[in-house]
Amino acid sequence: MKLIIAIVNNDDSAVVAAALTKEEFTVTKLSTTGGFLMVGNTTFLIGTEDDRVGRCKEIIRKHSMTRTHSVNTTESLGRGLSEGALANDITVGGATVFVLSVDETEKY
Ligand code: 2BA
Repeated sequence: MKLIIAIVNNDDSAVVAAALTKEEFTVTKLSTTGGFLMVGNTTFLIGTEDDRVGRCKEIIRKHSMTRTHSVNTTESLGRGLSEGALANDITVGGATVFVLSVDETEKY
């Protein structure tokens, strides 16, 4: 058993959730905020059998778009970074995915 944690852009989250549930993955959606941009994103928790991890990642990859986000220098200074530490445009996502081994799962 694995727990997949996938951080996805809010704009893609509905499509990702629909595609996962259509293929009978069980999904929990959390409203989260990226610590760097302080912009809302969506974190999915997906518990699944080991042999379905690959398919789950394929679905997430297929529906998660890469985007460019503009950050001005003043904004970066507010986060404690030195001037020039950031380019004005940064690339965000597709998705950031972690796969964790699960020792045990129970439902009551
Ligand atoms: P944020 O933390 O808001 O980061 C948004 C984007 O800003 C990142 O895109 C990356 O391009 C850039 N970025 C993040 N931290 C940076 C830093 N210290 N210096 C320069 N640029 C930085 P992604 O890598 O696609 O990440 C999108 C979102 O996924 C992140 O939002 C965060 O919520 C999550 N995430 C990504 N990697 C993570 C990790 N290793 N652990 C936990 N959450 C992660």
